[in-house]
Amino acid sequence: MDNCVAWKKEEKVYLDLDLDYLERRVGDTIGDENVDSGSKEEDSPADSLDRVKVIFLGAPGVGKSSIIRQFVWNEFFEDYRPTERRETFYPSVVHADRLYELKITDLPTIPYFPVSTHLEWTDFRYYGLRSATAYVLVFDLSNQDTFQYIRTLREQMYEARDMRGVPLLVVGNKQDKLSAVVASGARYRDIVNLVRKHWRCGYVECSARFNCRVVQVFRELMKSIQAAEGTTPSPTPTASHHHHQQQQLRSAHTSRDSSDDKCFII
Ligand SMILES: Nc1nc2c(ncn2[C@@H]2O[C@H](COP(=O)(O)OP(=O)(O)OP(=O)(O)O)[C@@H](O)[C@H]2O)c(=O)[nH]1
Ligand SMILES: [Mg+2]
Repeated sequence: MDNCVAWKKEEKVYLDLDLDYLERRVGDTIGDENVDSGSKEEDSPADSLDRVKVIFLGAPGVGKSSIIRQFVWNEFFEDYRPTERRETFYPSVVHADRLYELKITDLPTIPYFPVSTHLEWTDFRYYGLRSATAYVLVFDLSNQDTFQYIRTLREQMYEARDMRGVPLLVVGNKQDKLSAVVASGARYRDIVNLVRKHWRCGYVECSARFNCRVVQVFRELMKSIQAAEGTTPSPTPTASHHHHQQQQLRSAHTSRDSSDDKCFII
């Protein structure tokens, strides 16, 4: 376990993609007044594309929004502003020479994971909970009670949908607040053991506050998404799709302006 405070700020390469064909959702996720209205999910052309849908879940205050905002916008707020409505982020990521267009959904804490489409419709309409490509489950390393929330949620997810080929990544956030005493304790060891050995899923410790290993969170996420692509039937890229990707990749390497559609090479 490394100490995040001592770490130097992670380097992240971000360039801009030529995504003119997309409807820009400028400011969609910044400032409260611009937050996604939570209205009908399929309104945006950006959603109709083959986006990789990632949902962040976890107990209140563990730092879900902070991790996402640190990655997408390089910003961090000390004050706690609970997420009140669904917020969506649309970064593009190049990982292992492949371009992925993500749709990251940040939600107000959900009391449970809907076990049926009926419950999803009545209680969590347009959250896309049951149809996500991948989930990131966040807990707070300095408040290990928050792990129980994701433990229960994970059980509910496995009851609710076929999780084979659905990547799950566990993130222990606020690593800067993890004391040596806690880190050498049995409870901490049990959590890491459970996640790594029994759940057999990716596990990253990070600090959104210090932007420490936040990129690693997304790198691990992309790795598990890539691995899952090999196990689930996904549409084989057509020649024109491949050509389009190549063009986007080229453009990602050449274009640098201040547009909001960032492309992260991780
Ligand atoms: N020390 C420390 N504080 C953090 C870190 N990440 C987030 N915080 C703080 O924790 C509080 C909650 O962060 P949020 O990102 O709003 O948490 P959240 O999980 O989105 O919370 P909800 O939207 O209510 O579910 C804020 O005051 C953040 O400044 C971290 O890595 N270290
Ligand atoms: Mg939040």
